[in-house]
Amino acid sequence: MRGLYLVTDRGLCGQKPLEDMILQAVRGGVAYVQLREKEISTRLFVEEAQRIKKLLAKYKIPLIINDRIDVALACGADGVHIGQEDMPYVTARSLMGKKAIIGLSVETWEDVEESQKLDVDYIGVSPVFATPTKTDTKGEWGLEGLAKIKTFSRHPIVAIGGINESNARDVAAAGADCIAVVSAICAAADPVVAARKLNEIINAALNKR
Ligand code: TZP
Ligand code: MG
Repeated sequence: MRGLYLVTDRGLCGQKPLEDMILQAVRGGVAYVQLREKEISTRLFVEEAQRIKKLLAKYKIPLIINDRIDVALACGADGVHIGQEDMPYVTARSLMGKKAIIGLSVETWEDVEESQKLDVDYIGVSPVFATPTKTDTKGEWGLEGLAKIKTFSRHPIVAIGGINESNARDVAAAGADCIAVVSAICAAADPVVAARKLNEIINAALNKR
């Protein structure tokens, strides 16, 4: 896992259809797309995921589904992202298979320690900074927390929460291998430009490490 990771939020896209926003983010250089749907029906989620899987396949961009192993299997997604209250990693792995990308959110130090025993493909350090996009969190890791996890963990690190153009460089310098954003791309007037800028910042910082 390396580079820029888009996590979708249809509510932040304004008038723009979700698929247009995703396509623009892809043009701007995102390396991974996670579909995150908390409100829509399973039926609509599956139909959307199938369409987006097709779209991303053209660009060879992996599609990761938030929380829902059933939706991931139904659309042939490349992976799933699970939280501490979702399906346990071992069960998710047995359903998704060896090749799937499986990411796990870590919200506490106990979560980080526990994740060392699991062959997850990345840990999602959540949240690095407080964010209005997700408020049911257990506090912020901050750059210090992120750096501590980087020195301890054997897993690639995806940082998420409150990351934008103003702090992406510091987040990558502190140890994130990959940076996940919601509002910085979904709510941008021009997602192509927003993704391109973030990508440049992250890659420059990663190349210096
Ligand atoms: N998980 C932890 S923070 C977060 C998620 C899904 C939301 C991040 O949103 P933003 O807009 O990039 O701060
Ligand atoms: Mg979850």
